[in-house]
Amino acid sequence: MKMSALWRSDPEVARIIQAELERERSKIELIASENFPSLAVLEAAGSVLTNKYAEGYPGRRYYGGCECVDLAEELAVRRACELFGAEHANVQPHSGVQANTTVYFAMLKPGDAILGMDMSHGGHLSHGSPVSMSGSYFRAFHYGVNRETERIDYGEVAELARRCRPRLIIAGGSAYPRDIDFSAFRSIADEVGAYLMVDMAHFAGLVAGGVHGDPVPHAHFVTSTTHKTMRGPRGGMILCKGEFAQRIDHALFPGIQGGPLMHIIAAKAVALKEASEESFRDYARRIVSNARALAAALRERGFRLVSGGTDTHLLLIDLRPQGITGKQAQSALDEVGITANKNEIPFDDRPPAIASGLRLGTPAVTTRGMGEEEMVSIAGFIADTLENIGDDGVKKRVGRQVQELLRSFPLYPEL
Ligand code: DSN
Repeated sequence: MKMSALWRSDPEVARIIQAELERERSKIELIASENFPSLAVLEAAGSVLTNKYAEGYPGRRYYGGCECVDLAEELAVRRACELFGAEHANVQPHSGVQANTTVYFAMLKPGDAILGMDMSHGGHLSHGSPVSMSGSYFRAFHYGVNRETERIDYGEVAELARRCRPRLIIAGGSAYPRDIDFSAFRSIADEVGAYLMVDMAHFAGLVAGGVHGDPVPHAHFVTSTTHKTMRGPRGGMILCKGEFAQRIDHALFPGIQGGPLMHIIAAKAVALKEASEESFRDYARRIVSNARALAAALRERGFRLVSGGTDTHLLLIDLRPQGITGKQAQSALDEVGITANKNEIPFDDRPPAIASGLRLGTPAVTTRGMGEEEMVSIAGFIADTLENIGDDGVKKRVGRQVQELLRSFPLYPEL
């Protein structure tokens, strides 16, 4: 890797970065929330913009010398608004949780009721989990999926909303493989006098690429990360109606963050430009067709998928019929060069650290150029490994097959 200054001054860190590059190159990356941004994004993220303090907003900073970083932030905001058809964008959140926390700080008072998806049914920690600030400062209520369909039952959500009268309803999550009906959520919010926030962190790239329902026309607030399916730098973003712009901006800074990461904001601008190009629409289409192909091939090999399949970039395997846990599956797959994560499934009776499910996603393998044919091979590798979990011979064979497949899909050959 070309980092001569780092190799000279701190070979210990240089070696760690080199090892991570080799790890990424030599594994099939199926973590649904990870991706490989372009070299342009990496370059912006590693630029001198990291040097600049810029508390405040373009044209209203607390420091001098912000004329260049102002341009970067204005560009990112304009591109976010254009790409998603939003009235206002704030691109300063350091992460998705920071984006969500900003909305809470702007719109809620401690003790207010919020209604979000249960984490074990596919929601997110920051949607009212008792271990997060969102669940300890607010009275959090949770909806889940229907036990039979394993999909959101909008009638049940409406009933719960009538009972708990939330000030904010949260849609979206990190392990729900199906489309979400944002218009149904908005009707429920309107009926009970709540605001609607959609956390599209996982599927924002699919929205940008036109292959997923669009929350922006329906929600008062849309929060997101900029990595995951967006394939940008690690960070967050908030979109909202114009009437909330000032409250959101003020809640973020000075409310919950200090100096924005201007190098990351410039990298977000780069990613937002990439996401507006025709090739990204094609990328988004391929993420979904790959997820469907992976789901079909796994079903063919006898795996049960939560809700039967996927409409998005992710799928969730219920491993109970195989008699293994998510933890065992994750570690067996690690041994053959496939990276994924254990995940709770709806109505799981195992704790999250063990879990009965395995979450898989296709954003990263699609970035590497893989298609449906490769998804069938990957499903075969997963099935062979998990059906023979104690068999070292099978693991060695699958490990070789994984490396053979990866050779045809080089990652960051320029580095
Ligand atoms: N940690 C992210 C994920 O893997 O889905 C959510 O924050």
